[in-house]
Amino acid sequence: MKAHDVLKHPLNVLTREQRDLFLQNGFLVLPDYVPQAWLTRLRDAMSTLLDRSRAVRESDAIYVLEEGHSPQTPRLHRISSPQDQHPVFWDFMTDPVMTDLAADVVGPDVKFHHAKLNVKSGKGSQGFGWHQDIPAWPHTDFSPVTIGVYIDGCRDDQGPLTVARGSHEGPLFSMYDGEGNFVVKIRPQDLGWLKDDMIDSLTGGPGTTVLLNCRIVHGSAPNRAPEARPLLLPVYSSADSFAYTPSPIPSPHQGDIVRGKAARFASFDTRPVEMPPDWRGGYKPVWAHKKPDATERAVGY
Ligand SMILES: O=C(O)CCC(=O)C(=O)O
Repeated sequence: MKAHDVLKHPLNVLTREQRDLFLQNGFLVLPDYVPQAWLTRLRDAMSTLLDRSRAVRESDAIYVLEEGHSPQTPRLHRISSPQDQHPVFWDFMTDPVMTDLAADVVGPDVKFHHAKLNVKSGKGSQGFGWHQDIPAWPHTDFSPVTIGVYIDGCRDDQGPLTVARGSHEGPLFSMYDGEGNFVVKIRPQDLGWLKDDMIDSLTGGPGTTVLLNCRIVHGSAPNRAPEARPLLLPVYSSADSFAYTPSPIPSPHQGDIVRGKAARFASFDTRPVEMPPDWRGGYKPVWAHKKPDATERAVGY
């Protein structure tokens, strides 16, 4: 569903001003949005998965390990598809606290695409270079939204999400490097337009929730603090928006309608979108690519 049709539907959670801000800027921050009771359940579930990761020696389809990971001190970049590893995550992602919020920006019929939990363990965990998300999971239109939840909050020194305000209205940039690797990073020569006064760093207390348009240019700095910065990142779309490719982070829940009803017709946006590699051959997470050199325009590193 395109934005002008979304606007015809009544709001559930957001004010009109908040929805307008999201459409204008390509992101929205809701301080302390997720209720404490949910945060407690999410923390318990996360702690169970962190415990399970103690037995993992090498990154796999679920756990992406950080340098220094050990059975004594689990250090994770990411838990892929946490909703398939612990029921609390799926309960949360399908609860109105999330689906009503998604409906406010994608329309009343909401489809789940994928999710990940970026743990960013701390003491120097890598960040993310400037990138756009939609080329990794292109859809027939640009309705997909990532709803990020900072489970424990996020300070400036913990590698917050950093966005280029309004960049969702601009072009999509290539996510391939000069050698044809899909590195999910904009090449330095494509970033000349990015000025400091366009950049917002998204911090907040526990439960602070961040909506990101699927085209917005964003990244994040390393987490230099001693504490981890868990960020839960489910992605939803309008029910009438269809993925062109399999998801890089697969789940049996991909395509589930989590609010409202399934669509009989697809919505199309004619703006072009670069296609990712064939993920059936395996997905190489961003950390598997070489670190950038000092000449790159960095948020992420
Ligand atoms: O976890 C982060 O700091 C950034 C995540 C991100 O940009 C992404 O997953 O697209």
